Amino acid sequence: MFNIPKDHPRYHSLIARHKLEEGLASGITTPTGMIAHGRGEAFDYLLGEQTHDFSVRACRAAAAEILLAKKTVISINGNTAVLCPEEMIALANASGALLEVNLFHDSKARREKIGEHFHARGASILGIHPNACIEGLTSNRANVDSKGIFDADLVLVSLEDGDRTEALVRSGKKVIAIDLNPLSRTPQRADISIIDNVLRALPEIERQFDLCKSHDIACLAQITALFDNKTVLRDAEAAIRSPKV
Ligand code: PTJ
Repeated sequence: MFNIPKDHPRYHSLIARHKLEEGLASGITTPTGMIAHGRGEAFDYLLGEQTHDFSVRACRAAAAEILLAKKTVISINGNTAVLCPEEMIALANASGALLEVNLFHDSKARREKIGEHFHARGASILGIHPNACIEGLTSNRANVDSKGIFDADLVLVSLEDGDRTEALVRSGKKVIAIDLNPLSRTPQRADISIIDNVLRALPEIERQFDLCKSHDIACLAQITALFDNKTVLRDAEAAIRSPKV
C-alpha cells in the first residue's frame, strides 16, 4: 500500500504518518490531528515504542470493566478513524461494545465520511446524526447519540481533550482513556488510563478481554477494585523521565 520497506526501523511509525496524511487528504482527519499525533510520537519515543507493565495492568482493568458494564461505547475521532479502524472494530466485535463517532472539530461531512470509512470495513457506527447532549460541556464533543454515549455506563476515549472526560465522569459514566501523555488532563481524570499507543493498546485490551471473559463477576470486581490509576500514572511518568532509548 505505502512504499516503505518492512525492515525499516521506523516502519510502523511511518505507516501511521501516511495513514494520517491520507486521512487529512480525504477530510477524515483534521489538520490539528497531525500536531496531536506528533506530540504522541514524542511520548511514544520516550516509552521505547513498547507496551509497559502499567499499560497491561490498565488494559486488564479495562477489560474487566467492559465485562461488568451494561453498555460500553468506543469513541472514534478523526485520528483513530484512520489509524486503527480495524482494531476498534475487532474490539467492538469481541466485546459487544458499540462504536460512535465524536469529533472536536465537528462537521456533518466529517461524521459522514467516517461513517462510510467504517461501513466499507463492515461496521456500522453511531453518532452520524447526534441527537442528545452531554451536560456541562461547551465543545462539539457534547453532541452524542441517544442510543450510544448518552446511554452508556462506560466510554472508551482515545487522543482526547480533558473537558469531555471530566463531563462524562461528572455525568456518572466510567471512562477508559488511551493517551500517551500521563500528564494530560484526560488520563488524569479518567477512571482507567492506558498510557500507550492506541495502536498497541486496543489489541492488548482485546487480549485481556479474552483472558477475563471466563471470570465470574466477583473475580472481575476484584480486578477493578485492586486497580490503582494513580500508580499507573506515576509509573508511566517515571518511565518517560528515565527513557531507555
Ligand atoms: O478528530 P477530532 O476533531 O475529534 O480531533 C482529534 C484531535 C486528536 C485533534 C483532538 O482530540 C485533540 O486536539 O487532541 P489533543 O488535545 O491534542 O490530545 C491528543 C492526546 O493524544 C495527546 O495527549 C497526545 O499525546 C495523545 N496521542 C497522540 N497520538 C497518540 C496519542 N495517544 C495514544 N496513541 C497515539 N497514537
